[in-house]
Amino acid sequence: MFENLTNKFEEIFSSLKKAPSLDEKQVDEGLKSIRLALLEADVSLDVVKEFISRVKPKALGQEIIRSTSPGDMVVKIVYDEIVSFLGDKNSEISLNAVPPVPIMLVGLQGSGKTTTTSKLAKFLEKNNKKKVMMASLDVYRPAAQEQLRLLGEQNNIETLPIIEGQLPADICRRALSAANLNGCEVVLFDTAGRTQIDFQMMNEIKQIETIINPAETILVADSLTGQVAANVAKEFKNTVNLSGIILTRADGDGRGGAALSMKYVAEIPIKFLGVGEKIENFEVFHPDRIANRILGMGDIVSLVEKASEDLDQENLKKTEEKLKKGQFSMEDYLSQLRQMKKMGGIEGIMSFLPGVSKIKSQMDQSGIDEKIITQNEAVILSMTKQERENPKIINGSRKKRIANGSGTDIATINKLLKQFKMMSEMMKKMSKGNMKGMADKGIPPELFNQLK
Ligand SMILES: Nc1nc2c(ncn2[C@@H]2O[C@H](COP(=O)(O)OP(=O)(O)OP(=O)(O)O)[C@@H](O)[C@H]2O)c(=O)[nH]1
Ligand SMILES: [Mg+2]
Repeated sequence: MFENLTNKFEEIFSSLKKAPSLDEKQVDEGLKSIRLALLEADVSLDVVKEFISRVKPKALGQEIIRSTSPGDMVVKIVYDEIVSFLGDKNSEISLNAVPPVPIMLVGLQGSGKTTTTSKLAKFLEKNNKKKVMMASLDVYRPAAQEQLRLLGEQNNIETLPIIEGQLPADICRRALSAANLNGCEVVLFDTAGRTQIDFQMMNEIKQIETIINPAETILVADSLTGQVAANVAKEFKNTVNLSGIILTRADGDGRGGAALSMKYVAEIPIKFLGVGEKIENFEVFHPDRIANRILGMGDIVSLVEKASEDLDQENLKKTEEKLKKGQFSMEDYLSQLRQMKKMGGIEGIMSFLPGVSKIKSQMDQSGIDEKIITQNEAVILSMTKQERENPKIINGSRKKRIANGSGTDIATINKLLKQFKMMSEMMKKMSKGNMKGMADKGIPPELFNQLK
């Protein structure tokens, strides 16, 4: 996510940081590069101008130029401004209304409204402990209502039963009373999209707004459309009482123009990011953490949160105990691989780490990818329990059997065993608090060669 911008900032900052002192000309050049990087990221021109005009006087301040680490201070100034352009603080969904609390999702066709409706429903059930009902008001696209019903069924979220031929206004009223009857505390309304903003659509959502009186009206916008997304938000805001944005497809957006332009252009806070097609690919939008990611400083807080959400805590404790005693087994390795897969694989985890571009390019060059995780899983599953506990007993004939069982070859088994050995050694070091330097220097070469 936003990796193009991250790469640019890392380049710019590394040359600024290298300089023992900075003069005005160097700061000016740095700012020019930042301006270019933002424009390439499809940040709106007005935003870029404002951004530079806020950073410039601060970065050119004499106390900065004369300080002992001027580069770091410029980074800090840029970081603060990025946070401020992203939105200062995270904005929660307001459920301050008499239940069932109506929330309406609007947006252009294909922006991800229906998918996002189910993501948000799941989120509110899990995090806010609310019982949610979803209702589709898309009576135009064939099977649109069925799409939402199916998402509900697959993910165990209640949906309003479909009545063919019913008009949006009537569906709204029926949904509110059904939610009331079923004890649902929140009703999410998924609306129909149009290819572009037109009178008919605006008229319809305005009518829906009047009927349901939503506590939140959320625009679902495609992050890939860059600054256009911010302009779309501005237009929607002219018609309805827009209260928040959910940016979808942030997973595929290397640039970040939509996120950086939104608050300034449309003055509406981004509340969540859609980061994939699956229901769990949904993140609360924390401006400070996103700024860290954009500037290549990593987002350890989110990674830890994600880990504690996805990981089986009990299991984790056990592994930790074992690690301390140096008893890391193949079984533990397997459960780590699975957890890694759950968290979006190597790529998913990497996007949160500082210095990612360095490790990531190492990975890209060597072709380490998700396939390896799956292959290793198959190999470990072909081992007996004893072999997993104590891989040292795996001799030639056992290797052959495991290779056959997993559809691989002896070389693959040897590689995994070697990898495992390196891993358990590294784990031991890490558990003694020896991780220092890994982020800056990348993966140690001896381990990296084993991973290849
Ligand atoms: N990669 C990625 N794909 C997404 C994301 N959100 C939605 N999609 C995909 O985008 C496509 C369109 O999503 P929908 O939810 O049907 O979009 P919609 O706005 O309801 O579309 P209409 O009802 O036709 O206007 C689907 O294939 C989704 O899986 C996201 O955050 N990341
Ligand atoms: Mg839809």
